[in-house]
Amino acid sequence: MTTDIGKFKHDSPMSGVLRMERMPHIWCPGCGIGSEVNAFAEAIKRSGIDHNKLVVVSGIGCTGRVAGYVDFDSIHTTHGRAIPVATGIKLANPELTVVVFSGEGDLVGIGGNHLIHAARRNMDIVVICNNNFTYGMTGGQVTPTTPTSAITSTTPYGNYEYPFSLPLLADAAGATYIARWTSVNVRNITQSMEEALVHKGFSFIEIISPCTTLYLRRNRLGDGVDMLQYYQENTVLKHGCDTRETAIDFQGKIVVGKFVDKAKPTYLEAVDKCAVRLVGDDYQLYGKTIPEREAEEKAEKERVAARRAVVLAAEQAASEKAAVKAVKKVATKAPVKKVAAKKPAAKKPAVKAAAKKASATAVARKSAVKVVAKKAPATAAAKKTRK
Ligand SMILES: Cc1ncc(C[n+]2csc(CCOP(=O)(O)OP(=O)(O)O)c2C)c(N)n1
Ligand code: SF4
Ligand SMILES: [Mg+2]
Repeated sequence: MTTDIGKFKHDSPMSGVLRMERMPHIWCPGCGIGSEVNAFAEAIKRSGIDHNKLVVVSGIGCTGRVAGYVDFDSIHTTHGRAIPVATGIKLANPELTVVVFSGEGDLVGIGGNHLIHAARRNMDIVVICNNNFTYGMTGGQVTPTTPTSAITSTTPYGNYEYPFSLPLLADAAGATYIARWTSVNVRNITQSMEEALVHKGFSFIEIISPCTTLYLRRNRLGDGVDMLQYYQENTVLKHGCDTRETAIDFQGKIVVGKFVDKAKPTYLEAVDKCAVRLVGDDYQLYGKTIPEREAEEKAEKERVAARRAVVLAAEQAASEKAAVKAVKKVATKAPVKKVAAKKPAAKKPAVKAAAKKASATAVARKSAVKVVAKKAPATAAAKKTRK
């Protein structure tokens, strides 16, 4: 095993997507944020998106630290303001893919107003919300998603408020892509992120995740592994589910899946339409007419698809190579297995011999008994004569 940490970081499969020089990260053992970031990095790699055209924005909180670990242009902005900053970036340069990665306190508590209005406008950004039911970074206070009756530092006798169901909130506000997973559903999270990255419009992905240090400990729910097991056993997959049926009770069932995926003009498309109506087809945004921007978008889409095909082909080749290696390993082990399989047959004579020996011993014992029996009266008679 290498002891060269620098080389280890450089050779990491996440190098180039995450800032490996900033590892180890700050998150607690068992916290769900790490696996979400891993899924995000995987989704970015698979998506084929140009890293130079990707921006990640986070607010403040444990989840807010994500922006500092990704190896793209990123902003760690003020608490609750990740969505307006992302909106500004998208409006300033519509060619960019803009992703907000933040906590539920940041996005739905202090930043709740921004969330609903960006969703209402169908702003073309991706919002990934780590929902751990608490303000992790500041000591585990109650948030707008904390289930009723859960204990937090500000609800020591149990939460008496009614929580938001985030898919329902995003749906009611106008989001056009909505999915929810728990941090154990890593493959689904990756897939949803890939889909959201290419979805046109406001995408919202909620990931239910354990805050081991504060929420789990206060509610005596065990550690991160206990929670992953809980998620495994208590998630109910319902793609296309009515978002009114996605409420979460304290330690109740969690409905997961892709709930909404629909097409609707984005904010910028609505602006374009209005502007064309006012000034005609000569209308330009940042010096480009609509057909010019559309042609560029199409060309970029093709480049993304080509890059994605290369990544997927490499993945396929790697998995085939691994399969061949596994078959070879089994093949080299096979003769040993055959010998092992023949062994019982080889053992048969030994068993027979043992049986023979055993019966011989039994015969010998029997005759010995007979001899003893025969001898016994003599002994008794001898005893008698001695007397
Ligand atoms: C304007 C403002 N108010 C309050 C805070 C304190 N603060 C920092 S992080 C945070 C909560 C973060 O919670 P959440 O978004 O759920 O992220 P988590 O830590 O749980 O990942 C708060 C209240 C702040 N930094 N700025
Ligand atoms: S305090 Fe909670 S949310 Fe923050 S890193 Fe630790 S486990 Fe994660
Ligand atoms: Mg939180």
